[in-house]
Amino acid sequence: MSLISLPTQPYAGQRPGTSGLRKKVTVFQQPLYLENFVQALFDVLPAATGQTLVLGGDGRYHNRVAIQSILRLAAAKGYARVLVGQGGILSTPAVSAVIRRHGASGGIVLSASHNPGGPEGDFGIKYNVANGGPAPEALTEAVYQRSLQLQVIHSSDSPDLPLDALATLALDGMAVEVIDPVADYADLMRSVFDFDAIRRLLASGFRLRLDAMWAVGGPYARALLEGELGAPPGTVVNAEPREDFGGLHPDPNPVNAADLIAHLFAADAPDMGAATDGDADRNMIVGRHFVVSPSDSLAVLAAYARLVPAYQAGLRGVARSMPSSTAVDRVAQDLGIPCYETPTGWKFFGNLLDAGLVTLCGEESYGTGSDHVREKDGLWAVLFWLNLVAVTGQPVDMLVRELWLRHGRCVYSRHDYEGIAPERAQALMRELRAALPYLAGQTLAGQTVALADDFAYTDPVDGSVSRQQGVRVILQDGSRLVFRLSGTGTEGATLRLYLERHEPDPARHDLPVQQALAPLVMLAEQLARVRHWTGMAQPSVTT
Ligand code: VG1
Ligand code: CO
Repeated sequence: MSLISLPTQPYAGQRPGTSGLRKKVTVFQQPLYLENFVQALFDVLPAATGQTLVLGGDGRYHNRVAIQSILRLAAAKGYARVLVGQGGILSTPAVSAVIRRHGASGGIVLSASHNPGGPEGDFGIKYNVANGGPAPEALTEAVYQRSLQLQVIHSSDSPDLPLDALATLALDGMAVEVIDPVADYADLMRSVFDFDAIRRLLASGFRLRLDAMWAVGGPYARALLEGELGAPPGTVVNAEPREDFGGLHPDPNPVNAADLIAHLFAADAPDMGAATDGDADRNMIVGRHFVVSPSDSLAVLAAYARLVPAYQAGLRGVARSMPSSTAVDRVAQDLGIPCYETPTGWKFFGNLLDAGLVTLCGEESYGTGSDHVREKDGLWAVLFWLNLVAVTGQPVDMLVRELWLRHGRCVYSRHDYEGIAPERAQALMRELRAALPYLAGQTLAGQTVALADDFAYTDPVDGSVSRQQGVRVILQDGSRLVFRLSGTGTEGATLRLYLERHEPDPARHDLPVQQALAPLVMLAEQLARVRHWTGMAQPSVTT
């Protein structure tokens, strides 16, 4: 084994964002950049003697190089065993499942999730702890602090290992088990859902189109849907993980999965469509000629959860990220269960799930999940919907429409302004924050402002406080505007403006969403001078 002395500190000064460290591939290709992050992580973790680490990624460009390098550092750290997905492949939810099932002390996920891949694209790294979930803020902050002082990298000097075939290998006395990336995850799915009911649905001629967006969800979806549940071959499209995701943006929303939307709006559309993202933790659900908004999806899953074997006893509670719509709050109230509101990012759900306070959770950004793992889970959501359609006999759109009839529709949209100069984005937020104390009680757009604050969250389990998690302005009729800056982008800053309005009148449920939200967009402009600070007349992405 050799010790490398670090000439510079390439990673120093880069705080991980919403979901780990994400940068351009070219940044990760700088000598020792990745190693610097991993060494800082290993330095703050306790001794690894006797412990197991899980390692895998979404297969994007640089995945293989990074895995070999991390294996060498893990050997030097003294791990007893590393479980690595065959070919370096593991989806984010699969990493979570494998950590939990094998009692690993943690796992490293190599992915920039929904960000584009390839040599010009993005790469990312994230550490998950023993519960299978993303590292809490205290740990990521400690890693960052450590990276500022790092002098030495401890690495084995062993050559690369062959990871394309299942095998148990050795690296300086550390066992490296190359595992089937799908097997543990598939077992878990069998224990959650009524596979017989889904099999009958698919055998009855129900047609599904799942677009894996050339990303890591493909092998999982193929094995389960086409392999085990009897969906016809071709149900899963764009199914082979490619290093550059076919040059596309593996983000399952109507803009980036436009091809799926076109299929579901065609005359001969299948009954249901779905898409997953780069690391298969996100999902978009589409009915025939009907797009399901992620916040509505979470609410429907919560409302019907008892129909799924794993949730038969009912839900303990639900949680949603603050910017997500309040649809699930209404269902929770109906069910008589608590609903928690957390900051954006999956790491905030971990404690709630571990403590048994919630069973389901979700975000407006196409993420839904449950206590089966500690990550959001794209294919799980697709199976959940299939299970519900199978046992209720209702098509996708009807399940959503019934939700609207019962609780009203939470008309919802997110406007992203991408690639803003960071100082201007900061200035927008600063100006908005400065105005907050004066907003409450004022009349805006003919309504009184019920609440205007910068969201802060106190974790009910460990008492930790997270501040400045997004500015929210809530009007007296419950309409909401939320402003926050993205923590996952790699180019400039992205402003996210989240808009929500509750529509109780069924006659107005089918009005175009953007039209229904136009008054709120005008209000946002008035409050935050969005055009001025972003220099854009329109958002770059509207979902
Ligand atoms: C975005 C989403 C957030 C999600 C995060 C990671 O973060 O808004 O809800 O948890 O991505 O998702 P931000 O800070 O850019 O708004 V994934 O699938 O990219 O790991
Ligand atoms: Co993702």
